[in-house]
Amino acid sequence: MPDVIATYYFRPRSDTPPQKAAEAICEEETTGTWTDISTRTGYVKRLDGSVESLTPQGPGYLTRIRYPAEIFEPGNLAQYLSVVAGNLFGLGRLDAVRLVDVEYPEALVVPFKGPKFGIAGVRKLVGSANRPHVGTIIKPKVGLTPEDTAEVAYQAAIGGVDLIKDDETLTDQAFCPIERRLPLVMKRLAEAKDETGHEVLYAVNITTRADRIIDRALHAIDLGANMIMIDIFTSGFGALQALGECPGITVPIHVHRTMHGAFTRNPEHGIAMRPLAQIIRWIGADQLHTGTVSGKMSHDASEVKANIDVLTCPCHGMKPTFPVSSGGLHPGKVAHELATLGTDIILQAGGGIHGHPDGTAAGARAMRQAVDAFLAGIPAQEYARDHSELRRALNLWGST
Ligand code: CAP
Ligand code: MG
Repeated sequence: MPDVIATYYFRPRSDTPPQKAAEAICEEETTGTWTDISTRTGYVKRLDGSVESLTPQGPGYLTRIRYPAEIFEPGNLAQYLSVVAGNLFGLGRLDAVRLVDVEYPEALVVPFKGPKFGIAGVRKLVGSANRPHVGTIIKPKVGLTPEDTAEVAYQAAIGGVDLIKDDETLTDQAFCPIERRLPLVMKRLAEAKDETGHEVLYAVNITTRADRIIDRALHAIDLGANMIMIDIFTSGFGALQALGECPGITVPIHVHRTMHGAFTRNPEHGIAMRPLAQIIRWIGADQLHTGTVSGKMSHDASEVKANIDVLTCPCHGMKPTFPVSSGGLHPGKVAHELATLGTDIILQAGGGIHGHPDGTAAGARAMRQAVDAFLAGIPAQEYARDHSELRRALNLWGST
């Protein structure tokens, strides 16, 4: 079985030669520790890793480290992370270290089931062929009643969105319990479908503790959910894997990455989103936030593309995960996002739809019109001449 190759960027402490620093990462995550030990003999030696390459990069270095496949327990994701993203972040001989990519052999990937629906499955539910999907987030994040939430959802559906999701902080609070919110939203979406003929997915946020999340998800499906959402980093990889592998979860899973910035944002220290997106696909994400190239969150276009690539590249027969570009988007940013990231993507806007001067339905129409303009190869400003919702949005927010 081929071994695992992990790529790190690092900056060594001033008194540590880069080769020694790279070796420190390798030893810490395989068989070594800070001093020689007499028991590191025989079979143990076979589990030593090695520094495969070391190249200068900016103020630091890029290194590829080989970890013997035998030190990984096939199918145990938490254990994989304890190796490739474990103690190394605390090593004193490094001033900074960031995991940027991991290559796993097939035998360590195939134990994971991947998305149940993936891009094609979600498109089939919505009835789209290859156009970008438009999504919205119920805003304000918290505070609406179930009735008000359902009204906002109805307006967005009438306006033409494909996806409506709860915000990452809304779960089952007393002011808007799932028990009431979900059936009301699904009822209003059915009304909208009677009028538009268009199926809209509602990602209800079922985030909770791992030992209760299956029950909450199954109950949501009993209440009529056609999609569920989980905050992956706050509820844990195991929670998503349990949902992904549960036969009773018969709807797509939208994955929000709130908290990711704590470890993905610093270009010198932490974990890039790419190796995280990779494993989130394995454990069942049908949709995952991957970042924008023009929105409100800090972003690096090459990293956003790398996130999308690891969700959609061939992966031992695993379905691709639908990338979600979200955060500060509005109709004036659609063309730039699609031109940079492609059209096999979900463009999601909260403020960019509900903040439209003529309300939610007009905001949703403006997003769809911006997508239609892009697909027709017509500049948004020109298309806006005959499409008032888009014109009003561009007048308010401009275009990138
Ligand atoms: C966007 C959003 C999403 C972010 C998450 C928000 O709302 O609902 O959570 O997109 O960031 O709460 O900010 P707006 P990312 O459209 O109103 O900005 O996608 O980078 O994980
Ligand atoms: Mg949000």
